[in-house]
Amino acid sequence: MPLDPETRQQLLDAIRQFVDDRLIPRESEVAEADAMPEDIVQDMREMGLFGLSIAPEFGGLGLTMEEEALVIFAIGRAAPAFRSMFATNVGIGSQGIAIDGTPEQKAKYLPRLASGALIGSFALTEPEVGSDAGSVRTTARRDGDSYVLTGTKRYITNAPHAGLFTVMARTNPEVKGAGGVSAFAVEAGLPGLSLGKAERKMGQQGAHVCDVIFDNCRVPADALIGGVEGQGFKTAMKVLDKGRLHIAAACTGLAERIIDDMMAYAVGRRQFGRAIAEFQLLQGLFADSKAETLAARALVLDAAHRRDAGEDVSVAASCAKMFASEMVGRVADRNVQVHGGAGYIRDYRAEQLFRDARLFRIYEGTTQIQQTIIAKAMIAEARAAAGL
Ligand code: COS
Repeated sequence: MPLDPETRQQLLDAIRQFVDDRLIPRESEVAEADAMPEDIVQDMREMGLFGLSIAPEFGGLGLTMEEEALVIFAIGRAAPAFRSMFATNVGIGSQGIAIDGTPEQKAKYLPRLASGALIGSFALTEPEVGSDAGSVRTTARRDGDSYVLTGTKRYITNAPHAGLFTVMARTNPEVKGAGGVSAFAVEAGLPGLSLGKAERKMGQQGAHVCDVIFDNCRVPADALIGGVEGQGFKTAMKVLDKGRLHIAAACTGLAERIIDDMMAYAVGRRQFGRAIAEFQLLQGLFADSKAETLAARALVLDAAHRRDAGEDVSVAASCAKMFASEMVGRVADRNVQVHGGAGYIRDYRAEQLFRDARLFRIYEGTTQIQQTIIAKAMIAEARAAAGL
């Protein structure tokens, strides 16, 4: 159920204020310490950010995709590490259970994911399995009332904080591809589950990523998401359809912020006796950034609207993710250029946001994977139209 217009406006105003008053002023502190302050996390819990997408019956805000996109445009203005703190609970860390979980799994986990008491992580990627997600090597062997998981998951966002992992593992070794993969809700702290060391990343300091290692880790059989084997890959794809739209919204919000930074610098900085904003070669950079950001916003809202109407938005989500993540990369790069030497210096946000933005083209499916998803659907459509 969409929010009424007044409540929606109040929510967006509160988030914009939170971003301006609480998040942006603390970007340097978070980046320097590579840690998210607990008082900020507590504010996020109180604002309901961990439960944006979880149904109200489980304690979440139950936002539509369009509303979630509007919220993420606003949050996306702050350095991406802030969004990352709660976003796995909104997307990839909760949606496997929210979309395909049994009623018992939903009742058990969604309320604590919605409140932020529990952090959810999505464990798909492996050392040898990235884009080829159907080739998962982690195994889940049925043994009585349990499954025994063995394998390593790599670059798992929020894993150091997670209390719950959505783990894709192969239950049927006879089936090599996607059909042999199942999804499990695995609680942290089980014997046989351990974490690797936190990775040192190019950007997004304050958001943490590490390996999750399963060494004969026994999980109860009712941890199988949806209670059906062989559905895990499809669960992961459904989760990623939504996640990619969310990421596209985050890219758009960040681009809007970067444009504001770029313009503030350009009207203040003087060269040749004039504000550099007056030079037409720079004006081309401003205008391209503005038009591309507006295009991304429109693409995200259109796909979100269609998802809310029940349409399959797999292709639209890939288009939005591909376009918006590439776009924010260009905008972040132009911002460094407009800042000149200052754009290369740590004390200015331009340098940090340039590094932060780079990840968007990679996670939740690289640009090249989005291209293959889009092209595959186009070819299938053309073949069907041609009767081939
Ligand atoms: N929603 C529901 N089902 C989907 C789906 C979707 N979006 N996409 C694919 N499926 C289904 C297919 O319909 C197919 O079902 P059937 O076997 O019943 O026909 C099954 O899943 C396998 O699909 P497909 O053959 O297209 O799988 P591929 O192995 O070719 O993989 C890609 C497709 C490459 C698109 C997929 O592996 C992918 O998205 N990779 C990137 C993973 C990723 O984003 N990793 C980032 C880390 S996670 S943060």
